[in-house]
Amino acid sequence: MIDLRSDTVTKPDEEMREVARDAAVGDDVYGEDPTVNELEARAADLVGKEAALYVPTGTMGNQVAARVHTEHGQEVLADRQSHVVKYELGGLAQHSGLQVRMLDADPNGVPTPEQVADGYVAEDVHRPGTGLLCLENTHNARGGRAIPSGEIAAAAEAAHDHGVPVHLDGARVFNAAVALDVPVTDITEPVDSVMFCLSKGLGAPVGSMLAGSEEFVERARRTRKLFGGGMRQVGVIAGPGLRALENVDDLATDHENARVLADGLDSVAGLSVAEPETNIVLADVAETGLDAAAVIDRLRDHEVLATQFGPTTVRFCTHRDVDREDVETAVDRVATALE
Ligand code: TLP
Repeated sequence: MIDLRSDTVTKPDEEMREVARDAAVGDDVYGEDPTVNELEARAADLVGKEAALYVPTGTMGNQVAARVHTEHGQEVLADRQSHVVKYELGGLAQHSGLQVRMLDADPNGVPTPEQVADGYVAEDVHRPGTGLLCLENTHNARGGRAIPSGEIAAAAEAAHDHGVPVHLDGARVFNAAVALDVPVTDITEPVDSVMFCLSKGLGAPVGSMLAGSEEFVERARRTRKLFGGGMRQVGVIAGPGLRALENVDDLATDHENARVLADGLDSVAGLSVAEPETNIVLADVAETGLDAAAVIDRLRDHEVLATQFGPTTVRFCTHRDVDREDVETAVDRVATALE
């Protein structure tokens, strides 16, 4: 089976398993896990923030950030296609009493400064006020778009002009930095907080980081506890997370493999595939006469796994557990499956 559903499916390699076994541990709720402390310091440093917090999932990182930045009942500005809007179970409303004002941030998924300014609402007797702008880079549902740092900065500046903080869902922000060939701090500098995942292309079995100011992270630590995410001897998973941070440069290989995959898929009759910017490939399957679910079923029968990302959109994602040969084999199998 060639599993292209997500870059979350990677399995920890031997080295990570050894790191897990040997990691120094302590009770992290008391701040006593040395491996977690090292990971948090290293993560903060990498993205140029004062502090960072280890969280079990990217979703928790985003949700904790939203809760810390806002007051109950406020509005959040976010792209209609963003992960916080589409794939987090309406958590902004459920956890923090927030209402989302969705923006059509075409085509990249980052709103223009004008969209931010138009979307902003000042608090008054009728209106709740805007409490947060949430951005995403790379942008998953828009095909792994790597958003240039200038666009992030412009949107953030428009929010800051109104006193609105900015959170970046940077689940795959290192993919963006590698694709754009810029230091990741160019992308993270303009935002107040950033979440990034260790458990996606970087290959850790679990974990994400939430970074920001000392004060933000102190509040986030309490909110993580409130959400049930206060963990104990988690050096055993933080160790592989630290090891995963050494894998950033390998993401370029995933991006190359995604281009090969996209090229191959685009030549399959009935598929229309745009050139990917990172490791995510979206295929429009409408011309096959099948919907995405039917295509995915056929692919599974031919030992290729992919994910539905719309009625006629199928997502394929490259990662460190598939190589060039796997990708070429996958293209052949897709062609056979759709004959
Ligand atoms: N994305 C998953 C699915 O939820 C769609 C995937 O397979 O891509 N932000 C972004 C941009 C994400 O893509 C994801 C996961 C998250 C946040 C949440 O991370 P986790 O799964 O760790 O909660």
